[in-house]
Parts: sequence; C-alpha cells; structure tokens
Amino acid sequence: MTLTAEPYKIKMVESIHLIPKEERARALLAAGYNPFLLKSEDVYIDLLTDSGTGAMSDRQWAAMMVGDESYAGSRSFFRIKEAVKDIFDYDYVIPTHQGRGAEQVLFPHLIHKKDQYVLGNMHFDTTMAHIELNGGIPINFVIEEAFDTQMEHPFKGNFDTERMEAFILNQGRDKIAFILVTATCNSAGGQPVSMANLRAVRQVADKYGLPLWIDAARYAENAWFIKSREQGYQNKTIKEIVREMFAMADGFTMSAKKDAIVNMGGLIGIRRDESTFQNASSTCVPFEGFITYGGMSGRDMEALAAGLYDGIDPDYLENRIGQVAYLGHQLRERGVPIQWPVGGHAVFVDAKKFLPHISPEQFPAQALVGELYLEGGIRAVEVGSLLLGRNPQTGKQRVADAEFMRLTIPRRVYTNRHMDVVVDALSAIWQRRENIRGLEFSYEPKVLRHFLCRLQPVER
Ligand code: P61
Repeated sequence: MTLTAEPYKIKMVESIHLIPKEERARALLAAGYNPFLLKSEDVYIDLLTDSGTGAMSDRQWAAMMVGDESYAGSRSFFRIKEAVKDIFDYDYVIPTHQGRGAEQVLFPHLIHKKDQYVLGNMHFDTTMAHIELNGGIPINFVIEEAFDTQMEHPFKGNFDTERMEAFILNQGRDKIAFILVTATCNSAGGQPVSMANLRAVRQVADKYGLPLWIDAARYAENAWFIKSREQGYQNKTIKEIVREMFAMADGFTMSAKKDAIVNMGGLIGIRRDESTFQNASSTCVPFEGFITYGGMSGRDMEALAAGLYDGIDPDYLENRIGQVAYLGHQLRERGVPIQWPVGGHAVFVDAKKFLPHISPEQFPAQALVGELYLEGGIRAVEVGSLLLGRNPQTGKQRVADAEFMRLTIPRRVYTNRHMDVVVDALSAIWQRRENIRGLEFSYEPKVLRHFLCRLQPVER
C-alpha cells in the first residue's frame, strides 16, 4: 500500500453551497471586489485565512465542557500553563484574546525609545502596526531568495544575518529594540526558518545584547519543515524540535488561531524572565483582563491547551502540510506560477507572473482574487501592494516585493476533492488570463484599507 488518507474521520459536517454565476457576479460587485466584504454564505470554498477557521477535534470539544469560568486562578489557565511548560519549556504564560492582543500587551515593554528598530525576517501586518503604535520602526531582513518565487530553497523564511548585523553596526545597538522571528514566515509565503538560521540569529542577538522573540503562530508547521528538510532532525520528535527552537528565544507571541487550532485565542510565552512577565501582566489587566484569563473564557482556554497538543501530532502535520503541497503541486503542473517550494499554510500564487500586464498600482493579485470568486465561488486573499498600503510620509502607493494571491487552507476543514475544485477553477482562469483587468479604488479608507476598501475594474 502506498496511499494514506486524512488521519481522522468526520463526526460533524457543515453544508456549503455554490451559488449560480450571476449571483456571484452580483455579490462581487456589491462587495466592491473586496473578499472581506463578501458574505460567507455566498462563498463555496473559503480560503481567505487559516486563522480561527480550523475544525476542532473531539478532544478539544470535550475539554470545553470542563472549562473553569472562575475569574481568578481558573483551572483551565493552569492547563495552558502546564502545556506551555511541557511543549515549549517556558515558565510564564499570559493568555490574550488573539495574536494582536499579545502584541499590544507585550510591545510597550520591548520598545523603550521612539524610532527604535524591530528587526524581523518579515513582520506580519498587525505586528508592523503594533510596532509602529509603540513608536518603533519595523524592518525586514529575510533572505533575498524569498522573493524569487521560482527558486528552490528549503528555508525561504531565513534571515540574512549578515545584512542584519551590518544594519546593527551601522545604526548602533541602542537604536535596536529587539529581534522578532516569524515562524513560519507568513508574508514570504508560509516559508520556514531553519534551526541553523535561528541559531545564527541568536548569536547576533547575544553579541549585541538584544532580546529575541518568536512570532509563534505557526510554530508546529515550522518544526515539521525542520524535521523533513534539515539535516539531523529526521529522527527527532516535533516536540523535541519545538523545544530546541524555543530554547533560543526569550519569549513568544502567539496567535493560537493557527497551529493551536482554536477559533479564538492567543498567548504570550516568556521563557525565564520574571520582570518581563510582571511588566506584561500589569499591561494585560487593563487591556485584556486578569492574568489567568486575559481575554479568554475558561472553556476556550481548555480548547487551546488541548489544541497545542493536536498541533504537534506528526500524523496531523504530515497530512496538513501534505494537503497544502498537494494543491501547490497540481497548480504548478498546470503552469500556474506559485511561490516554490509550497509553504505550510497556504499556496501563494505569483500574480506578477500570472498577470504581467497589470501594474502593482492596479493590484494584480486582488484582480485575481475577484476572478477566482467569479469562476468557482472560491475566496482567496491578496498579500501584495494593496495590503502594503501607502507610504505614510509621501502618501505614495508602496510597491510590494511580491504580489501574491494566497490560497489559505483551514486546518482539518476541506478534503483534497475541494483542492481539486480550486485547481480546476484556477486552471480555467490561467487559460484566459490576458483578458483580466486591473482594479482602481472607488473608496479608500485611511488605515488598514484592505479590510474596507472598495474597488472597480479599470476602463480598458
Ligand atoms: C492571517 F487579513 N494572521 O494570516 P491574530 N502573526 C502572524 C499572523 O499570521 C497573524 C498574527 C500575528 C492572519 C489573520 C489576519 O490583515 C489581516 O490572532 C504571523 O489575527 O491577531 C495573523 O494574529 C495576528 C488576516 C490578520 C488579515 C490581519 O490570515
């Protein structure tokens, strides 16, 4: 036997429905070509995000029933604390309502002066926003191979540590607040960071006395890539790899809506430093809530604690990452240009190559998102110049290094047959790509515009 299937059977289903093409055209127009403004009922296969959209396991649902809703000292909080100690070997944990809650609580204690830099491989957009809200300047040092979508590289989320060190020397240590490793690196295409690179980043951090934090939303997927691609890790368990990764950091922020497979929740983990824990605790109380619930109900904390274990199950991870790879390979075979190799949580379609006749100012990836919805009722998301926005000083549209349409796969939700439908729809668009037009704004909000903006196709 050579085939294996999903390492679960399905106990509960949710109906989905493909509305007729004319209705999809109407819905897209009503949404101003913005997938965030579509009603989910008008969507057939929803690949907008893998955040909070996973299917919980029977273990997680069962755990919810024993949630302890005490205001202080909840038993469910201690379940998270035990799981974090067991999996990450961290002493302190603060629950938050989601990833950006963790960023909001923590970053004021890491950015000490205005205009200090936060060095990352590639910061995610909410992370960038919270750095800027605290007076910091986010800056990226991902290796340049990350932007060559056709180049084979096992760890496109890696830092260019030489470039980073040169920057530190040039600016002076005091201009740097901390280093943040996003693993996997979402904005580069769900690309992993190698253990060797993490070690090299730690060495730079030690040399200049800089704190090193991990944005741990997809910690387990990153560990899986290390196990399958990095020499010396094949025979280690995911938990051993996670521990080794996190031993190199001072702490993490985590959106638990990804690899911990809950619909809502987040964490701050701190390895040993009690004073950072105390500082963050005092900020947690007014913003998120008391430190033993911090924005979550007891039942949600139970689901999260169980989900941290679900997320590191090797059978699950093999199937999960295998499904994303399955979609990517099918598309590539049909000639569709994608970020290669395929990332952990999504296939990133290279819209610059797909629609070379559309300039970044007319948002090629967003145009493709609209076409995919029209063709198959499939909702994807733009990760490109529309998301990047304008330069706050000059007001000019910034041009992203890559124009991606992200096909983000929720965890344990769709089967490979759904992936086949996506391949079918996108292949049909590939055949008629020359006819697709770019987009222009009919309404552009000032901040985080991608959520609420409205667009229309440009005149020919
Ligand atoms: C996503 F359109 N990601 O990928 P929170 N770090 C990292 C993330 O990927 C991340 C957060 C922190 C989302 C959701 C999302 O404009 C958008 O729990 C590496 O969402 O607060 C979230 O975690 C923040 C989608 C977020 C967006 C912002 O789809």
